Amino acid sequence: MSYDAIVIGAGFSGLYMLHRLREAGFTARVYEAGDGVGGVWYWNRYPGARCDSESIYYNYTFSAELLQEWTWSSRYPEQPEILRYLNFVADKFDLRRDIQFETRVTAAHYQEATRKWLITLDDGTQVSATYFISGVGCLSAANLPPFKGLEQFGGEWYHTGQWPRNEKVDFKGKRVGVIGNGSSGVQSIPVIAQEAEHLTVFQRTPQYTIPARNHPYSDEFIRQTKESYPEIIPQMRESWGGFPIAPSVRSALEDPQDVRQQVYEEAWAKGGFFLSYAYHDLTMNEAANETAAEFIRSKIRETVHNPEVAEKLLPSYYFGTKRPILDTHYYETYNRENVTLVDVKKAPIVEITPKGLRTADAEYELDILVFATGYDGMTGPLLKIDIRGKDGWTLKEKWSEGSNVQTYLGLANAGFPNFFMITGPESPSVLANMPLAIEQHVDWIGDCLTYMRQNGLETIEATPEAEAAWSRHCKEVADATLYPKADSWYTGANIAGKPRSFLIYLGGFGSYRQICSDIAAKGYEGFTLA
Ligand code: N01
Repeated sequence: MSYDAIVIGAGFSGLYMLHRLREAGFTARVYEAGDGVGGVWYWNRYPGARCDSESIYYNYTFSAELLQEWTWSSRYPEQPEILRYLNFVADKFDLRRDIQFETRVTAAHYQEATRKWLITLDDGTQVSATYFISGVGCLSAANLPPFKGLEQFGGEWYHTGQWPRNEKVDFKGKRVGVIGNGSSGVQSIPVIAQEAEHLTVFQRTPQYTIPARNHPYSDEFIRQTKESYPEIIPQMRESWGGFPIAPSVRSALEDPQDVRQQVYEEAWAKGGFFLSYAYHDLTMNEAANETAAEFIRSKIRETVHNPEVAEKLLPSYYFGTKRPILDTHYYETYNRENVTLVDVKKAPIVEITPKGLRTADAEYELDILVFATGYDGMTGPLLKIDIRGKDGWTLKEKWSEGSNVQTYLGLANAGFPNFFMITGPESPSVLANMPLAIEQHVDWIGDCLTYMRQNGLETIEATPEAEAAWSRHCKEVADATLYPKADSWYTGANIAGKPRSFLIYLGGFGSYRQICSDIAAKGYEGFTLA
């Protein structure tokens, strides 16, 4: 079979890409590993999984009708509701007929003779397409650290990103261990603690987390929001992060201590990301950052009754340089009698044993072990596929050359004609409101393919010069901030052996949109079209 375009993944990216391609009259096929749509919202079914972007902004904006038809129940809905939304979208736009489920793409090779991509599926079938588009997402390659002895563990174990779909994991009466306290750990720990007989949290790096302050939406709030979308959406598109919130223009160091304290208290009371937006220089200036960091530490000391436990929970990296986390009663969970916090930086995990887990100074008996250990972010999902461009050059080879990963706009790669990445490395992606970042890439790709068809063009490829310049720009912008200093999945530091580079464009979503539009308006500057 041959298509105009093949898309991998039926999450937010793949669904909208399919819709856009079909609307423009291209033939398209989507391959999806799961047996349903949803992407990350299909796989992440761990207890407590919920959105941490406000739901009224965390949706597609391309269809005014869809915005009116769908109603979110609360500020931060749980995973089943978001999955229902994506199923609603798939039904509304009749998308399923062009999606092949339970199918993984294992390889994609560019054929120079035919100028087509030859795609291999996990059952050995091969299909071809003029355009190869990745909607694999930024966080779909689970990281299971290679702990010694996992195969001998006598209990059950799960990774948060690969949670069982058809059975409920029953924690009742069980001794449960959770390794990891990023967003997934912080969301699941309070929920598991309520059910388990005992929960032991194995923490390597304490994190800053801020109360989400979730609440149901009133009918009146929903009515007003739906009415205001025509004004809200342009604000979102032009903003730094894809939300209609203007960051403060003030420096944290401009305000006297009592005023700053008041600003932080108000942001803390509102919950969500307001604290990150409280001052413009929190991720730029060490002293400014420390004021917010110390404010959160004071909240941890206030919340956690046992001073020794509170001390273990105090983070020291620059606030905001790892993905900010929102929680529902996370620190309060450590006041429960059935919860123990273990510092595995001090006494590292040595091995998983038949009965549980052994650290350098103790052994813990466990019935269930939960790995909330994150992902090989940004590049991981693409590198799991054998992608080869011109001259058989693999994406893996390309991205391990030089000192950092290079892409053009996070959308394209020199050496890989007609291959597009939706929210690829070096685009704003995860530092913007994801559905909006996805829509912008999908629209840009859709417009580009239409332009090519109208102009009788067959191939588009980023030039090495444009790509090098974009990567340099990304690095310069990142190096002017505190972000690259943190060991996180943003930098690749969480995966042993992964080259370290800052994988997300930090220049802001609004400016990035403008850059992409200008490039298209100039006849796709920085690309070779033939
Ligand atoms: O993963 P993480 P995550 N030994 O990488 C620890 C998005 N998300 O799945 O910090 C011991 O943040 C690791 O420790 P350390 C969101 O963008 C969104 O939680 O490396 N510990 C850390 O504590 C998020 O940022 C939502 O020292 C080990 C944890 O595991 C991204 O997904 C919900 C270890 C991993 O934290 C990833 O979040 C969930 C080892 N060998 C996720 N290896 C929403 O709310 C790792 N750790 C929408």
